[in-house]
Amino acid sequence: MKLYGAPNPAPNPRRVRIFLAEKGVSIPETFVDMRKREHKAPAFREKNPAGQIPLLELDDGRVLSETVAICRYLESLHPDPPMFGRDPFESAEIEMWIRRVELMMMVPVGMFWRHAHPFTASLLTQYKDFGESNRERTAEAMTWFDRQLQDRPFIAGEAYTMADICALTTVDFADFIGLPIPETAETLRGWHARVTARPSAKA
Ligand SMILES: N[C@@H](CCC(=O)N[C@@H](CS)C(=O)NCC(=O)O)C(=O)O
Repeated sequence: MKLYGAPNPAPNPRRVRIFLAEKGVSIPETFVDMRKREHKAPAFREKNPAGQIPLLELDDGRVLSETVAICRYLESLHPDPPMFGRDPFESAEIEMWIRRVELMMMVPVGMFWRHAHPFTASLLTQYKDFGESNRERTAEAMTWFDRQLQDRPFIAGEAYTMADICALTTVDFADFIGLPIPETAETLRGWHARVTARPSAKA
């Protein structure tokens, strides 16, 4: 198997690396040069028509993209320690939290990145006001997650899961582009310190 990814702070390839580090599994990774737009080149689009990374290529040539789908496949090959729950209810609960992280937090972070950040200015027509409006949406989402974490150590409950990996990479990328965790979100800050202290966070 082979992964196509990119170095940090690209959040999605990092999710797969953290996931693998938690499992103690290593898969060779080729970095796609996003500045040279290699992920949009025809050869790469043949593997993933969406022109995005990460991508997992199996030895028989089959490919999977979409970070969570890749990790779900790897989870079935390497079930321990479980990152998607231990029973059907936990698995669905973790899915619920992953969707909340992606839709409530990653969407405004991504929109700020595309529409307000100078690094992406040459890639599309930016709607700056819309982009900037996502600064507040992101802070609101982080504040919402801060409240949810009041009664549990990790995003989906008592155990560290894929939902934490998705949230950590989102929060770190948000910080990189100028959207830090609000000062008032102390519980989210505590969670962030806890998950950052895990060796896998360096992946
Ligand atoms: N929904 C995809 C998102 C992947 C994604 O947005 N990857 C970024 C790099 S972190 C990318 O390829 N961006 C280029 C683009 O979207 O055109 C996933 O979960 O894997």
